[in-house]
Amino acid sequence: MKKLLTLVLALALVCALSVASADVVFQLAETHAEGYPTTLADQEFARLVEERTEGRVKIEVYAGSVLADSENTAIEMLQAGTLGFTRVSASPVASYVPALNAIQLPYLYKNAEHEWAVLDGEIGQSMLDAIQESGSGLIGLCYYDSGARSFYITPSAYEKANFAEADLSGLKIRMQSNQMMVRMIELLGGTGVTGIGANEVYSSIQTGVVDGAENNWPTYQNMGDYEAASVYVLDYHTRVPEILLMSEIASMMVSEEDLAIIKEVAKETEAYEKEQWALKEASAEQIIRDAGCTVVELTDEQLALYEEKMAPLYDEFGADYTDIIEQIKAIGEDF
Ligand code: GTR
Repeated sequence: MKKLLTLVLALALVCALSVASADVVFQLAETHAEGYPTTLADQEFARLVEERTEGRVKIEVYAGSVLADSENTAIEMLQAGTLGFTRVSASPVASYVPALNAIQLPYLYKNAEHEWAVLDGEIGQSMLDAIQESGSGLIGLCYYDSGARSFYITPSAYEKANFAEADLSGLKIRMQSNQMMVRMIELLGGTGVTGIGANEVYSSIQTGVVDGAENNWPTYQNMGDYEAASVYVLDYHTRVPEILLMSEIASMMVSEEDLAIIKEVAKETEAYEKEQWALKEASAEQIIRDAGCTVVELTDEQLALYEEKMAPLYDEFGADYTDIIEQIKAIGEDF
């Protein structure tokens, strides 16, 4: 009887242990607020991972920069293995994996369809693979839509510069943490300021640390920046995708089967995010226009000036990736 009891207890312990060891809980850091398209996609990703792994892998999504105050911090936490996942812009990731600059050069894509044909094709996959193979400690899971980025500044900064001539001399513009982006503003005559998180742009403009920044309609609106810098100049200089990243260390804590599920599920959420993106882009634009902001549309000739001035970035940051860049341009012939 005593023997039987011991056996039953031992079995119960083994079962409990195997259940406990099968359950892994990760955290996902997101800069944007609840309800933003990328946050909704992160949550959908977490839901599907838990469902498809039958509860073996759980992901808790933390929106609003709660876990990491900047995208760089989140990336470094992934490298250290103290965070499982994060959704960031491809722009800061290029500081760790320079090849990523090749898919975010200015005026690279004709439109969103061209961009997605690239991201969902061989080039997009090869870039995700490059992240994993770079020794960065990061795994690129999928891309999310982030539209096109344009400059926004205060009315007095707008008067001071000459946006019609792509001349931003004298302006300090907050840029993402990526040398290529800093150089981009220098080519227009301005000064790029980094080290300011997206959630600090509003106060940095209000206190005069910078004259403006650059971003897509949804971030410009959602962060409230349009209230501090009410002139939006639609030069659409870059289309920088978002990337969902996993920590390589975290990947070692799940089975191969579950890692495959995570990768597959991430790809599936791209379509969902794109739907949410389209809705948010339209509503953000409406809010900004209704608020009485000055939205400056540029002529084709003026846009060509921006493109021309930014062109040196292709040599300075794309010289090692000319094949990829040419392939991207070739894909654009269909659009
Ligand atoms: C947004 C992007 C954020 C962040 C931000 C920024 O478009 O979604 O992840 O990179 O831009 O400019 O810092």
